[in-house]
Amino acid sequence: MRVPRSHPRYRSLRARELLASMVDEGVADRTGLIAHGRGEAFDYFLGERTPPEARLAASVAAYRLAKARAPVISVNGNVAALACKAVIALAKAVPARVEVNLFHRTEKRIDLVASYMESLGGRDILGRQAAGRIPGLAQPRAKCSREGIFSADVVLVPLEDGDRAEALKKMGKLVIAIDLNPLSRTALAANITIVDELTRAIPLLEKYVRMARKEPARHARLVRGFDNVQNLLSVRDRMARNLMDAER
Ligand code: PTJ
Repeated sequence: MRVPRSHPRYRSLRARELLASMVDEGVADRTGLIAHGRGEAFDYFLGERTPPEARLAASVAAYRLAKARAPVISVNGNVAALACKAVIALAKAVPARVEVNLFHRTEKRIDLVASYMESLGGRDILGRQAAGRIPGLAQPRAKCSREGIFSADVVLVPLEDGDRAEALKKMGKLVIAIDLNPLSRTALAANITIVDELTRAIPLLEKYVRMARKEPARHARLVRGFDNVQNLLSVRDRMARNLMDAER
């Protein structure tokens, strides 16, 4: 369907069309459409704008990514479908490795998603070789790359499932989540949760990584004062207020 640019829901409709076509290609899983719908609902509560809490969390996350020894960005079907180029740009800015790591894992889909990223400029995409295991997860979700997620100190997990986020944290990794649902287990398990829409959050992170390199002292101060639980409570309050103040 061709969506006219003038349509008030242009961005949202385009994202849906893109995701649906990526399901047809096999890059995104069909349950990714449901996950996306849940995200859209929470984005309504945010007014479809990046809230100050997400800016704060992204500033802290950017500093931790920039200072990391071995940072990795984990990419699933939805992330590749909606934000492939932005992820590649962020990985370059950090610099971080990119690993395809799927909830509905098949070797065929891993290869499809990795090839899709490579076709848009991704280099050295990890995930096809998965000799590492995340303790506490059942196969095949435990699989990961030895040189990627397994040995990372900081892992960015946009749209992650709760079990894996918790398991990565238990491994001692610093987990940064992007998730529109501030109540999700992933949001609660992560060390830093950016409650914002993926396609807004990734470019913002890239911008903040560059700023963190220029002004490390300012970002370090934010890191010291950051409390993820408090920040999540604040964004939940904001969503509730937006809901109550909406025009009747
Ligand atoms: O490609 P695969 O096989 O790895 O599967 C990917 C999905 C996303 C289907 C899988 O990981 C999954 O089922 O995820 P969940 O458990 O439904 O969690 C997705 C979370 O991401 C939910 O809390 C949504 O609110 C949130 N979300 C969805 N779309 C966006 C989002 N957050 C930010 N931006 C979005 N665009």
